[in-house]
Amino acid sequence: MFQKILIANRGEIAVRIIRACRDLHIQSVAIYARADRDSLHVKMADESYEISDDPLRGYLDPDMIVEVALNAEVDAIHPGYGFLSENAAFAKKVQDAGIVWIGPDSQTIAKMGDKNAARSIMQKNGIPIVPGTEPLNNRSIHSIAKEALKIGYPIILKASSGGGGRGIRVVEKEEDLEDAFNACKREAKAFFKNDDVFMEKYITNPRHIEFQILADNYGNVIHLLERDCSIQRRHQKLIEIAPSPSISDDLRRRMGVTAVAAAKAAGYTNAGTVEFLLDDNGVFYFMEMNTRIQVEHGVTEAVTGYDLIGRQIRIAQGEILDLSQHDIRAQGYAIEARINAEDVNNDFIPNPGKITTYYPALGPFVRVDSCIYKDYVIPPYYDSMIAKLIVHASSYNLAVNKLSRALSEFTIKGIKTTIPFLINICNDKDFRQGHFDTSYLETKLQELMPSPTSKPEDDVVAVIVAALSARYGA
Ligand code: MV4
Repeated sequence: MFQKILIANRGEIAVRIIRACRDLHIQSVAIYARADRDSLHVKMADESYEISDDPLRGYLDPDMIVEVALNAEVDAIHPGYGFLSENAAFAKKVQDAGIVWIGPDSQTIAKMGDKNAARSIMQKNGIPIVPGTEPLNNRSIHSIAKEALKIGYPIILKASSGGGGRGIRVVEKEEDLEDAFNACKREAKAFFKNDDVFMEKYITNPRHIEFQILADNYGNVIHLLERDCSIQRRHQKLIEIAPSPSISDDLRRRMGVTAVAAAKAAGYTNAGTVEFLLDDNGVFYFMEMNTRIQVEHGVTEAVTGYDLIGRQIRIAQGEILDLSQHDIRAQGYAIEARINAEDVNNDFIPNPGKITTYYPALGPFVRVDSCIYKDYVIPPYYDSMIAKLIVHASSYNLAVNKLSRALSEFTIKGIKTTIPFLINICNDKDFRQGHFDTSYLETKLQELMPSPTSKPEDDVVAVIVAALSARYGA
């Protein structure tokens, strides 16, 4: 049994993992960059160690993190999401130091991180993949154009080591192919230091449906149903729903069976997610597998009743999964809204600063995972997500009502947030009827835009406070 776990992360997910540790009577160790010395995860953990005065290096330096873990004598490391969570070299370094990695083994992380390798593994195991090619780097533009013609336009070019929407290009017609291919290769090289690029048929306006997987170290693999993550902007999800309000029970069952087969084909252990593209004819394709816990895991926890972070720890500890597929049923619907410190009216640019008032939403079946508090100063160096609001109700319609109510009572002053924009989504007829795909936000952006700054006095105060605290280090 683990006695102590180091959390190689920050923000709300670090807080979430500390709580799971405490529930299991395990000691928690936080690490932090100096910019985060006032963070909740630092205050809440049983022990906290400053790693670096550099805001990012503190969470991205494998050697320093492993050194702290060894000195603190932890049994395991939980990487959360983002940062080093899908870094196979870090996972290996942790294991080589004799520390348990709370996640799948490093080879599985590496295989699934290579989008082309993942495609081949899935294809060999009978998992449906989008029609496409192997990496095209050594091919002439003439033969690449022939492949595109065979698949049929539009096509999409993808970097093998891509992620987060980087290294992809949609090509509508042959005359744009060469430029797009070269641009895609250049971006892949710059971001991922690997310029392998392959081609797929482009599925227009798909829905993004992902299945939560749990797998123990003894070959037991189950799914915990799906999340509909179609409501996103520029590859940033804003709202996630479990289960999907727009798929039939038969489709759900077939996708679930496929997700478990995909996880087995990958040799998967611990918690993971199989992502599918679902087209408007109800045909689904494997897109990729995420080898980490995800931001949106809470909606799955709400509808299934299982603590996913707790399960990750217990699986890593060597426990046998005491759940079978028959135990998994969704009770109603859960919706998560991501509350970001952003100026929606100004192209969603980050809007860090001091929180002057904070009243999170409360009430039955309302959960808030957050790392902010009154007088906290949000540092400018990190992701702009400051809270996740998760509501749960017996029907999709009632869950939307509850989300709308909870967003309206959620009060954050001093900074601009995405709350007014999220309220507008709740009031949209298509959202309420479950009529949305990945093009939803882009199509409706103007319609959903709140009127700019209703309360300018908050902003003036925030600017003065931010200036004073920057000057005097308050
Ligand atoms: C696709 C696709 C359509 N067809 N692949 C976007 C990020 C990367 N993970 C893969 N992505 C897509 N791949 C084919 N063959 C559409 C997307 C896509 C998308 C996928 C899920 C959620 C939102 C999206 C937004 C734009 C494009």
